[in-house]
Amino acid sequence: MEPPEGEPGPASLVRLVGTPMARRLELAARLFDRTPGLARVLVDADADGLSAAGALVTALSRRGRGYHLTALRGLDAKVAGALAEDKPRVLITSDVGSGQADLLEPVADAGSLVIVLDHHVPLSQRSDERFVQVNGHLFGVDGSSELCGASTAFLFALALDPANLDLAPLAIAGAIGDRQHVGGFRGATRRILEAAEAAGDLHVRRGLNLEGADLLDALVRSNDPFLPGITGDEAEARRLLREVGVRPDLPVADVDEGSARALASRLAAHLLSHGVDALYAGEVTTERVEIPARGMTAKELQALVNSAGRAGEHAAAVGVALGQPWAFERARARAEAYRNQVRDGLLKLAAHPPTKLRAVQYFDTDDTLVAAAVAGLGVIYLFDPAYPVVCFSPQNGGWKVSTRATRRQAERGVDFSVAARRAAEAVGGRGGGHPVASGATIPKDGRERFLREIDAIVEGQLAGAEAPA
Ligand SMILES: [Mn+2]
Repeated sequence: MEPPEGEPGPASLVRLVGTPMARRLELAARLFDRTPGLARVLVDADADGLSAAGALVTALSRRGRGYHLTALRGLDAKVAGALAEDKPRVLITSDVGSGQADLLEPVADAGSLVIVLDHHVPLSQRSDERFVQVNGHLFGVDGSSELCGASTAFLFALALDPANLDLAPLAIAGAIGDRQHVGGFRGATRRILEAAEAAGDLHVRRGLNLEGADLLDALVRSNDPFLPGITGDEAEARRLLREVGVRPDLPVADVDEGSARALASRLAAHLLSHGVDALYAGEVTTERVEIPARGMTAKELQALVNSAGRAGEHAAAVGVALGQPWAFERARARAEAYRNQVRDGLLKLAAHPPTKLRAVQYFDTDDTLVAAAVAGLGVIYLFDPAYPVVCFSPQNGGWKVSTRATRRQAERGVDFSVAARRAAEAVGGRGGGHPVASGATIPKDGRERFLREIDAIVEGQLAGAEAPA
């Protein structure tokens, strides 16, 4: 819905994402309103997908619509088959769907209205009155950096009712979950942030990207940024703080501007000296997005949603996204354990780095819960920056694969959305996602072949040649 005449308001869809995508969102909202009945909602069970769930569920409730929400890791043929049999009047997916269009189109063809609110690289361009695909990639908006599942879900909520602007904090939490804040929010996400700030739903200020009881605690437990040689080493952390001249027991919030600047530049220099790209070294200071209604930052909200989700406590994760007090305590304990597990995983890899092939490096972990996070942070802060990373962890008798690249590696040609999909397909698995972050599930005996394939494909991408099909 837009103002009848003249300049659209700051939160108008046209202003946020441009006319063609705004029209698609309005179409999705109109078709949804025209199709009564219970809505099936399907999201990915990570911070982005579960934040999207929070936005969708709220918007649907406000519209007086019933829903049945499912969070899942990986939409496969089995799930899609069950959906087709179920024949829901409406199926809404977020943070999942575009990479599984081949599985969802039959659900639409069987009579359901399917609304896909996604930002993964789409398998098909299809969008019509039964299968409405809302994905930035279809409108020239970079889905890896400018829109995520939660922000796309938020835009749909806004198309249903402009009053849903207050759900913007969930869009931002999802974007942070997908690391789209790194180097500053961009494009559509930036405009959403600004519109929400103008409405008073968010407050943005620059500050140290550290969290903890005090500075020493924050440094020793810092995963994101991971500080090689300091994270996990109290003596080194103390030494660094003494060098900068700030007290280790000072609460992070009480650090004055001068000391914060001194500490930030010391930490950035430390990261640069460890080969960390300047883009990521700069992340020692960040835009802290405060959510006044919740008394926490969007990063904290994201951490709670993410760790509860990864631990399989989807109800608690969505409960946090919805602001339900019971869920917070549960999620907080999870977040603490999760943070420790991620740090342990990174420290282990600091001692035993990944194995290098020709183009990629790879490692194994039994800790499926934190595998993706460890791969994502490791490739940025810890591993040889020349090699994108592939990580294997056991899952359901096969392998779950997480592939991660830095933006710099992507600029040099690495595209895991293609490489992970092709290598997985070569061994009878399934894969895809984003150029810098993709996933795959492959059968147990496909691991060696998958590694050979993905190494060759990435080598081809780096060489600028057409990757082997
Ligand atoms: Mn996502």
